[in-house]
Amino acid sequence: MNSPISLPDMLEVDAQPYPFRFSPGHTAVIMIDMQRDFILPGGFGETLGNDVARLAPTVAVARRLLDWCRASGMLVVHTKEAHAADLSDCPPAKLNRGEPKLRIGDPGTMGRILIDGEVGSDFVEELAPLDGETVIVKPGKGAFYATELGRILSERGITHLLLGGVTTEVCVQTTMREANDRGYECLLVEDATESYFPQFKQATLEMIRAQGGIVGWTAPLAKIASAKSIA
Ligand code: TIU
Repeated sequence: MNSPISLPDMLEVDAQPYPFRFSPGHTAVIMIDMQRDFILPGGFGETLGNDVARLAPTVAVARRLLDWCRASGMLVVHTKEAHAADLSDCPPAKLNRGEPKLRIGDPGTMGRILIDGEVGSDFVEELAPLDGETVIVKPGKGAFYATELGRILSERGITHLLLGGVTTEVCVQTTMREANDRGYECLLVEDATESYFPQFKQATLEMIRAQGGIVGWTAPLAKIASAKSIA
């Protein structure tokens, strides 16, 4: 991967609950599940009864976050929640939960619902990974469970994570909590994440940064983009 010749040693973001300091060379951005299945009509999110239109405005912000991280020389990781065609990695509890209009694996308007390789399970166009960026296919809500993510981050010497994606209180929060327990310093980018339920997004942001940052930090993209060098 090409990196800028000189990365700033240390940046400081005006975050909540207090400033977040990170070195871009030891930081990854994790963009969670920005897939058609969650963001566009006809996918998994809609079959669960959600208004997927709520998520659309997040795409442009997530793209700006990725571009800023790319320009900063950070490791870029994209995750997708998707299952094998034979559903061997989908526990019955997940397959049968609720009473969705269509279940995982059923044919939908964008191919089989939440199956890896189908059009619906792929990333929205604006957020397609660039050559050389890491893609993690995950069977669960958290990106560390049953994936190579932990090994990849530790091999790259990553200590800090910036997170965005959907949905805030499901896959994003689960991944951030998994990361926090593994010792990563995590910041959730407030306007690069969205939920089908605005009150759940708000509660998630508040619970993450409560108690002195019990799970980590939050800040809007504008504060990341105006991070100051403290090296
Ligand atoms: N249903 C819901 O809000 N989310 C998920 O099922 N997966 C993710 O959050 N990616």
